[in-house]
Amino acid sequence: KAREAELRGAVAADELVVYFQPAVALATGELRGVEALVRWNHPVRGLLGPGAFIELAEETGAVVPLGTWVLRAACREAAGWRADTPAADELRLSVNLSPKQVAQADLVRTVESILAETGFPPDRLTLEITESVILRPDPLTIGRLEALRDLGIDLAVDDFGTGYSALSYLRSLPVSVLKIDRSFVTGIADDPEARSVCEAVVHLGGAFRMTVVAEGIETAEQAAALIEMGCTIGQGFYFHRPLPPSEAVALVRREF
Ligand code: G
Ligand code: G
Ligand code: MN
Ligand code: NA
Repeated sequence: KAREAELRGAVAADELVVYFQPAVALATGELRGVEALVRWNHPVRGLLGPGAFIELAEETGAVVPLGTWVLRAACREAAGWRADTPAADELRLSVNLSPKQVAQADLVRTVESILAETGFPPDRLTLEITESVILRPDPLTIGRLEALRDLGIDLAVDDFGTGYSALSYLRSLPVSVLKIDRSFVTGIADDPEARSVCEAVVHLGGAFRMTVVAEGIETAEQAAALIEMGCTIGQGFYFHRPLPPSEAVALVRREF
């Protein structure tokens, strides 16, 4: 309870910070997008990653105001880059949505109003949902996802491959991006099963006309294996770590 109050207070006190991890074209390293990743600049414990607080936020529902804060902050920041560097107009912004956010009746209104307020264009925004959301989607959830898609927003399935997405469902959902979970990318060189999952997701993406993004690329060998499979976009420490806003804006200026 005390930690929940502290977390809710952090949102109110603007103790949260958004970092941005670049996503690149695997073949060239060119910047294609950024993923917003929340950090908590805790007054005593220092800069905390989501591992230290997202689970509690999800359990207590604090993730809903937190997620709204992240979406607004990320859209505002990225709208600033677009004004500063007009050539970056195709750069995509990805923001994670927690299952609790997807379950909110007012999700679509919240997203629409943040886009209107910040001026960030819906067709450059990707919202990442977790595989658990699409496992057994209820009609209201599907309706919300379709409404987001109809605004021009792309929907990505994050950590893909870790759950058991019904493939028949996947095809009928308004999802256009699959993000291969880092655990499979990590094993791509030495673990034939991990490699097979990567190949399967790349092929699935091709069959369903979805973009496949590989996460957690840490070596040139992993990048090369993914390129050979036909995967075109990736993220990972091999290319870029998550960057604080000041470094993200400098990267956008340098790249465009
Ligand atoms: O930044 P880091 O790699 O430590 O993120 C760890 C996890 O936290 C990832 O699974 C990521 O999806 C999640 N995460 C990061 N930022 C957010 C956010 O703003 N909202 C939600 N719901 N999850 C986030
Ligand atoms: O779950 P999600 O994919 O949204 O979260 C991305 C998380 O993965 C972030 O917390 C980010 O810091 C982390 N991450 C990104 N690239 C790498 C990587 O190459 N290696 C490792 N170990 N973690 C990574
Ligand atoms: Mn993500
Ligand atoms: Na992920």
